[in-house]
Amino acid sequence: MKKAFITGITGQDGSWLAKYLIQKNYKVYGGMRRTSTVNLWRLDFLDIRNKVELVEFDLLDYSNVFNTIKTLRPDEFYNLAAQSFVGTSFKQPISTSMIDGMGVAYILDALHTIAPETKFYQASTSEMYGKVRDIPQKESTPFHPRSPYGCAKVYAHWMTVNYRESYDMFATSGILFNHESELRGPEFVTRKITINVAGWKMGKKEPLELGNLDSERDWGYAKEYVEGMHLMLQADKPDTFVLATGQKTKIRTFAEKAFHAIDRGIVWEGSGEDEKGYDAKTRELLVKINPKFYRPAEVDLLIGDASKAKEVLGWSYKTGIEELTQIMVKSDINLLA
Ligand code: NAP
Ligand code: F7E
Repeated sequence: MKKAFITGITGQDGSWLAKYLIQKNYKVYGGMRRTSTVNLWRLDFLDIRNKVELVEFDLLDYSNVFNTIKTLRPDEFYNLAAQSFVGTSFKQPISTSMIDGMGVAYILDALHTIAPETKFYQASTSEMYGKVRDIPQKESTPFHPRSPYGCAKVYAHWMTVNYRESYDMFATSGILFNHESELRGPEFVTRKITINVAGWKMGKKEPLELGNLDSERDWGYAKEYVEGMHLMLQADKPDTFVLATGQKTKIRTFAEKAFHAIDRGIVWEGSGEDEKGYDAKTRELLVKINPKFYRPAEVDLLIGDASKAKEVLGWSYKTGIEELTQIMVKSDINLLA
């Protein structure tokens, strides 16, 4: 039985990956930080809380990282832990850099020292492309991060490549474009929208407050992206791979699709901070702008080219944006029912 260790098991991707690896008959260990409140709702949602072995793990503590690897000696190590919210990274740049950047150096150093045979996956991100130099973005596109989060992830990516090249370690970097699901954190824009839309369906009629409606993202389904992570560690050699859908959608379009899922159309009026979205039939105010959700620097357009992953790994996305929106709205309505 292969042993996999997943950091960030309490997060969106960690939970989906744990479920997938359990189905593949792995023994799954999950690293979680000590918190004062139990934080296992995603594992419960997927009904796998009792099928993973939880291990106390904090990326900021080198001795903890080292001893965890020494004790478990996993066949596969998936580093999914991060301060993953771009907005927060502007307010907490130092801790974000420590977790998302230095934390990866801790893992790579510990693996190199005591378990160089362990295969390592680093959760890299399309945010590294930031102010994009190519459209669409692929593995060879230069990086230009636009947030402390993106900067820390660039460092972690290059450290992963560096350990691969210097020590012949199986260290792979997956550059994943945005992927969402029923388990997405409620602060991310897709889930924030689907939770609000579910509220309208169930009679809680609160206008949705958003920031920049015009940035564009390449959104896929997280459940499929974790399969790509696993495939990367089964490849003949370690490498860097982009996972994306190759389709882009504006934030305002995602909001329209989500309201459409409950049979409401939006008409937009005004511009800039005064722009508002009204129900096309009832004229109720559905969406308004709150500048507090603007970012100091924005990533305007992300759209990925995953042809290398298709060719080498046989991976491609299946769930498009329409179906993904339906899945998320439906799930949030069920949670409120
Ligand atoms: P998420 O839901 O925010 O989960 C992040 C996980 O990291 C949580 O389990 C969190 O634990 C854990 N964590 C945070 N700080 C930690 C620390 N100091 N020590 C140990 N664990 C810590 O993120 P996600 O969406 O699943 O993303 C997974 C990874 O992929 C992240 O590295 C993210 O940056 C990257 N990524 C995500 C996307 C995307 O669209 N989802 C795209 C590209 C890359 P708590 O529950 O205790 O907070
Ligand atoms: O923002 C705009 C916001 O926070 C998407 C993380 O998983 O994907 C994620 O990062 C866009 C941005 O995700 C609101 O300005 C408008 O342009 O959902 P998000 P993100 O920043 O793309 C990447 C690939 C990661 O690696 C990250 O870990 O939506 N936006 N209004 C808003 N965003 C939020 N959160 N809230 C709003 O009200």
